[in-house]
Amino acid sequence: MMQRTLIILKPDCLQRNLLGEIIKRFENKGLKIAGLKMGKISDEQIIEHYSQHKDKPFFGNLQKFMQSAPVIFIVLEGYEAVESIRVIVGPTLGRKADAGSIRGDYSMSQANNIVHASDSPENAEIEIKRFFQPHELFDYYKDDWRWVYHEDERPA
Ligand code: 3AN
Repeated sequence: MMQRTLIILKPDCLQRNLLGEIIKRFENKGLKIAGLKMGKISDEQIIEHYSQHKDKPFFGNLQKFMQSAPVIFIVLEGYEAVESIRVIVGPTLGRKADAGSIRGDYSMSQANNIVHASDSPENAEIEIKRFFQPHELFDYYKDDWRWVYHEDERPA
């Protein structure tokens, strides 16, 4: 099934000059960019986005970190993209993530772990709506999908 997912390139990604590197990995994999913009996360958005962590002791530091610089919001699209992108990103704790994953290759931290990626198709839908207006998302023909996918996987 074709899916869209929300990516946030976090402040450490921007400050460590890794934006191009990380976007390149998603492009190399064959994912389609349906939306992309730079912005600061508001207090309201951060509380909503990390609602499962809002009573944890690290929430204050997480908020401070996520608002310490602008971030890049990206919507990626692909066949079963949500799970596939979680594999590329790697587990939360960077220093234990497998080499080859984004966090495994670039992060030593639990908090400063370069990138956020939605963890389920349901959350992806909610998160995309949280950060993107409908007119900021683009439907277009991705030419290389003829080669990235077999014909029974891609849309007509
Ligand atoms: P993931 O980003 O891998 O889905 P979550 O949802 O468990 O991980 O955590 C959301 C974010 O909260 C993480 N990306 C990380 O920045 C931060 N975080 C999670 N656990 C901790 C922790 N124990 N200490 C500091 N920050 C944390």
